[in-house]
Amino acid sequence: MSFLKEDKEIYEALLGEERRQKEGLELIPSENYVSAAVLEANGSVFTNKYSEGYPGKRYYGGQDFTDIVETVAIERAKKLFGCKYANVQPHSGAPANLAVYAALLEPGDTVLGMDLSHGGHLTHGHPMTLPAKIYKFVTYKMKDPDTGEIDYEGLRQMAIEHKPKIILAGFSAYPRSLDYTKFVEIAKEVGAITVADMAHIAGLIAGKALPNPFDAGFDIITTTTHKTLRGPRGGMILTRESEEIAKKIDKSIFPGIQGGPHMHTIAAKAVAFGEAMTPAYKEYCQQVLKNAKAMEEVLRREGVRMIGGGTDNHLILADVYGSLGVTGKEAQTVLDEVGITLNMNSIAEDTRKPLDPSGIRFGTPAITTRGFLEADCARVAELMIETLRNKDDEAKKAEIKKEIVSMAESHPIPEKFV
Ligand code: DSN
Repeated sequence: MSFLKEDKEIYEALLGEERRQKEGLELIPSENYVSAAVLEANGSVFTNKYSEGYPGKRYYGGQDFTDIVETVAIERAKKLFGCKYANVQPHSGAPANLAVYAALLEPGDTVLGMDLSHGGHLTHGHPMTLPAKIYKFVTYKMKDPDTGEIDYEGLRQMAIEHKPKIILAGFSAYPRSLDYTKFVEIAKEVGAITVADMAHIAGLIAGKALPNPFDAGFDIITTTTHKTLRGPRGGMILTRESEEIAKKIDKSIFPGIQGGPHMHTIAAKAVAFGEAMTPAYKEYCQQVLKNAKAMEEVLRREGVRMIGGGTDNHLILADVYGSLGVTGKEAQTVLDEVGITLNMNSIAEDTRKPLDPSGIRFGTPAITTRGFLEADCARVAELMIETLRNKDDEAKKAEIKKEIVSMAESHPIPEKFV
């Protein structure tokens, strides 16, 4: 029974999107599928409620059940990531980062973060963002884009020179592991607070497939909840142990930059965190990494250059322009035609512009949720390269699309993960 059916325009669009998600292969590394339970909580009556404040300290009445939901989300988040404090109210990753800056910095203070062109994120100081207009951002880079190793000595020199109040680790297009201990050592040397923006890999950290920055002594983790963590679209800020920092962050979220929390989303976050505590989720995370490695091997065999030389996580950044003479935008378009969704992406020292860069970025979180294993992922990588090598051959593309649709059909999107 659908009530939405009566709104024909939206209902048709919803059916179209459901079909698109079902029939195509989702390789955008920041996307995933949520369980039916997460979807149910996200679409629940909690959307009707205003709950400014925090559990036990609200400004409006009627909070018996919102308090339960937010408290459960907080407790599960703390347990998953091994920290003392969690704020589950950020509407997404960008407000989470803004709230941390606003909590800990005065206008004009300095943040040292990863350069966007080397894998960092817009919210780490891109000149067009609000934080960049308020605070001073200086950036570090990879030493060599072909190995992906961060220039830690350069980072240290910059920290000594610019005396940042925050040193930021984290990325949206970086395929290698970071040495969290080195960040903490450098931050201690200059008296900076360490913040890890783990939006892409939070799920893999929660599932113990990748190291946790808190184990190396990081002060704060910011993240979205809808990527590898497989929750609803939202954000979260975790503080390892400082009550002083956690209190500042709470005030910074509300009333600092947000009003009423989205309690339906917080309910869905709690459900996703519960799912992330299961052995099945741990296995999922391991498989995400194995699947990315299987794709890496195909690209290496086929002579496609990967930024960082490969991957330690869920994503690959490939220089398709340098390797195959196809621009990132062309690659995104032609792969869309055969039913593979990914995104064009700038690569380090790109000679092309961001709207038609040299690279593509893709990853395995969503297809792994569908049950793809290493051999399936290797085949997807082969089909991607075949498509790019035959981008103008309509018959070939039709044949590839057929195979993609059949792979999608034989791996239905699950409704339950545990
Ligand atoms: N848009 C997200 C991503 O794709 O990485 C980050 O904000």
